[in-house]
Amino acid sequence: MLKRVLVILVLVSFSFICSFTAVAGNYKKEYKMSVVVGPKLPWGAGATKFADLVRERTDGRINIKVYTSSSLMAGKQTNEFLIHRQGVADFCFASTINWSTTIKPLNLFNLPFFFPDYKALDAVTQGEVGAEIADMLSQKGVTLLAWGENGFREITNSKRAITKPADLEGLKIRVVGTPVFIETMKALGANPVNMNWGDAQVAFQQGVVDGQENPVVAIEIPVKIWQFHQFATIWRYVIDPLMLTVNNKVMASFSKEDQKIIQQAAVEAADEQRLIVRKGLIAPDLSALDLLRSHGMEVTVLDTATRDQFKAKTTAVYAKWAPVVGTDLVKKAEKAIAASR
Ligand code: X2X
Repeated sequence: MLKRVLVILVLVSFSFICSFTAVAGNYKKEYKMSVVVGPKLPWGAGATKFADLVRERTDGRINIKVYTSSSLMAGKQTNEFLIHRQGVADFCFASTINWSTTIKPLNLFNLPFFFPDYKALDAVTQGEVGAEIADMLSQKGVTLLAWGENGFREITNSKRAITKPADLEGLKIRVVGTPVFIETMKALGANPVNMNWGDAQVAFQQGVVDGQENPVVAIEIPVKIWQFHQFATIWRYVIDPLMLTVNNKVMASFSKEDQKIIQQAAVEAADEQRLIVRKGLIAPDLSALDLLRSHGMEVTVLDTATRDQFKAKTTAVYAKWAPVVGTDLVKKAEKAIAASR
């Protein structure tokens, strides 16, 4: 009896080791992770943190190399989802904006003046709408592991303080190459120009554009936007969450144990990254805005009534894009936001 048990035990452990090495043997030497911005920004650093956690916890079985500055798509950031689905990028830490040209429902986050605050965003990403987006991505070949954050996109420019909609009139503003941004800026009277992020930074230096819109802590402070622009307006016109993702086929090639490690590392890295980019932007701690001021910028914070004046000018953009996102999804998001008040 004991002998039989021993034989079975030996066989079971042998087959376990075989299956493990078979799986492990299929692992690639290097997995590629795509990020649009540079390694020093909290967004790029979040990707590195994830890669480091995975490498450590899998004893080097899964070695993720982070390709920053849109290098996997030759600078063209709106192509990121396509290269991810094709498997050129195994992992991504990606902005919903850059994928929204290919995945229309992600334009939910581009709807002008839709999210009033972080609570509203969390209610959407962490609730039913977030789960629906994860399902949708999964059907398109990509697993959403965690939500990170770029942040509320605030406008800066070199010409004048923007305190009312008329101040935007004629300003040449760089935006990402997605139609909803072009339409929103036009509705507000500005003159939008779309540019990839790499080109945009050169354009700021050369004064080719008057202004731009990006999150304060995640982008504007690290790129020292005060070198080019003296005026900032905190208007929270669009929120930009980040998605930490893995190609479905790549995920399926990992052992169950490694899949768990990846999932856990993603949540940890994204949670940490989200806290970093919100720091100094939530009252009473508005130190991020003080930092802009300390570099000579004039910072205007819109109150709700003034923000509503801007919003009123963009209602046609909302009316056009809500059906593109999906009326149901927009309604669910609106419900979640209302419940978060
Ligand atoms: O291009 C931008 O403005 C950036 C870096 O914020 C995004 O990728 C959406």
